[in-house]
Amino acid sequence: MSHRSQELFDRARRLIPGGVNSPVRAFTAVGGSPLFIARGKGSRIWDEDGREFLDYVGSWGPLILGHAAEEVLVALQEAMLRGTSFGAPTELEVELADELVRAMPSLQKVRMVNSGTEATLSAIRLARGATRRDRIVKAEGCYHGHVDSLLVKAGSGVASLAIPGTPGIPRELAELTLLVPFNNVPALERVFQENQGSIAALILEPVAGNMGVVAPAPGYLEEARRITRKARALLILDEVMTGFRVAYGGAQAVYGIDADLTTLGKIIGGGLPVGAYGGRADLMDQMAPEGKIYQAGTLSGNPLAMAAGLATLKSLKRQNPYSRLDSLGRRLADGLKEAAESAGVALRINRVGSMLTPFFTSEEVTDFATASLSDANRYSAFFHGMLNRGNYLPPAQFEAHFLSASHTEQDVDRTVEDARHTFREMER
Ligand code: HOZ
Repeated sequence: MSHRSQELFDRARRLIPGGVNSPVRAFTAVGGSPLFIARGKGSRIWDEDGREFLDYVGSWGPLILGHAAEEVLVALQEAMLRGTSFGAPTELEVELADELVRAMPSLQKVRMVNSGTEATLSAIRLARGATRRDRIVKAEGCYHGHVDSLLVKAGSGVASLAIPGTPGIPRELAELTLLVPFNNVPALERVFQENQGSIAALILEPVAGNMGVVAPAPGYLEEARRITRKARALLILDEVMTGFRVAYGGAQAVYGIDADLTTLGKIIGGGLPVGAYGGRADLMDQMAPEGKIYQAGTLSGNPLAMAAGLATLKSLKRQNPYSRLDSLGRRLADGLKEAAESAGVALRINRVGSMLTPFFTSEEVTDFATASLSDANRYSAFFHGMLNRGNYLPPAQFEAHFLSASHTEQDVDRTVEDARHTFREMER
């Protein structure tokens, strides 16, 4: 059926490890072979065999405007004609920095990098350098990119492929990462109590998206802020996924929390490779060349990436799609819930705005342990049933489904109908 995708995958596997440049897209967690995508427009993508799909991956979050958004393409074209990279300061990077700082009150200064991984890596280095402490606290099932210190009990592909600890990370380094269950305040109190004076930072996805979507319990982020402040440790909010997604000002705006440092990526690059980290000026000024903590990058602040990011943020400001995205998200979640119930399928849906995850369990999902109760085989059956009906969902349980401003109520209703058939098929 996917003749050309299969051919390309066979060729890719001879040249690229696993045939992919990022593990989750290989479909390993759900079985089968990945689709090779030829093009996208709005809420839809087409594979190399010409089949059309409603897309709920959105390049894993960046494409909040949908595929090939006109304003992004125009901005890219204009920037491209002026040159693709200078390795020198440009006006565009100042403009994007200005926009980020205006959007998030806790961001006084910000630096551009090339990916979310680079952003969290740099934020961790800054936290360690500024506090002169080495330990980092992270939550089980949260994923902050493939940074050595942060791949311990991580979500996303590490969880989906059941790789508990990655070879290649020195044990001595992994031991500096302390784990707590997400949404558990007593565990947080305990870890800070037991490691007084040695924790540099707590890093959290304010809304977890990489164990599937898990919202923070009421008061959890406030407590995290209080506990870190008391311990003179930094609070790093990883808003790579939630920044400009759950609200223009990110989860910090939704939950009213000020981070010391924030990491960004995905949407701020408008579909091009971008990350950023920022926060209190007294911390950011410790980065070279102002301070002594080193971090650099040939393509950091790349003009094409800055142009795509700026165009995306401008469009988001102009359209303000957030309440519509929330209604679309609710429509999809309610529809899936009702369709599952009527087919007798046990399903929990976690949703924050336009990001959601269906979990095949009857238990409430509040952390990685409860997310792991979801029946992975049922997710795979659901994934393939939906794919066969023209819906491209994340090919792994521990990921978020994303809606874009290009999705319509008709798109969502069609997906719900497809889910209704898929659930019935699964119960047969
Ligand atoms: N790990 C990212 C998703 N949470 C990216 C996956 C990919 O691009 O394959």
